[in-house]
Amino acid sequence: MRVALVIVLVTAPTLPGCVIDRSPIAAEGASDGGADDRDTGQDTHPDAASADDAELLDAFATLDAWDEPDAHAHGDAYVLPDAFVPGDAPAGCAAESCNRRDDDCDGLVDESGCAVGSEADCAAHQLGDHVYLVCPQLLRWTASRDGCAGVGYALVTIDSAEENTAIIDWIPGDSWIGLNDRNEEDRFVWLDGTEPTFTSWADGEPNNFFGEDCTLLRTTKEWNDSNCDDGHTFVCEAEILPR
Ligand SMILES: [Ca+2]
Ligand SMILES: [Ca+2]
Ligand SMILES: [Ca+2]
Ligand SMILES: [Ca+2]
Repeated sequence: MRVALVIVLVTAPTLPGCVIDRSPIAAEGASDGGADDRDTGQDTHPDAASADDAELLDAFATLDAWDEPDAHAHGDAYVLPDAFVPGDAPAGCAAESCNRRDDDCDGLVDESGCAVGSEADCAAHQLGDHVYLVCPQLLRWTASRDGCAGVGYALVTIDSAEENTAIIDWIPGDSWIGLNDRNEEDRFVWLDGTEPTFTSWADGEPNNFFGEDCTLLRTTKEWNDSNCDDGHTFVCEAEILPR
């Protein structure tokens, strides 16, 4: 059959009155020097030597365009599907979100920020197995407490001089911590009701000046009971959760 086809293709132009078939397979033959499939005679390596090859190349280019993922070309965040994770990154990594977990597997928890209010402007820091949010909004103590709780954290509890010193390096100014004597005057407790095992009161504090019941961590490392209705930056804390 192949022999017969070749004969037809070679002799057809010389036959009087014969209409040449210019469909892709018949026209390719061996005329353009491209490699032909031995069984079908179809050109398997089209080049630009003929108009038909050019059409095929256009078709392949279109297929390539469809096959190529283009998310990076547009600068969009590209979330890898679970089935494809490059390099040594553990499977299942995702975009970082505010959830006390290291979603994107880079060793940092909630580093994309947490929103207390409308923007993710509370900056995350880590100490041991805890993560802290330093929030720049100036809020009343109760609003600070509720803001932390709203993102799964709690207004910070400070248990040691090391923790106190670490937080000082992060805060932009005097900031609310969880300690308060709102329920019983001069009995200061953390949010979980426990009394402090470590304190860093400034000289003369707490003094309950005009009824102060909430505690500020000063940038000098010292604590001061202050008016709960004043607006201050604040610090949230939470245990890091496993991925
Ligand atoms: Ca992370
Ligand atoms: Ca996270
Ligand atoms: Ca008080
Ligand atoms: Ca005071």
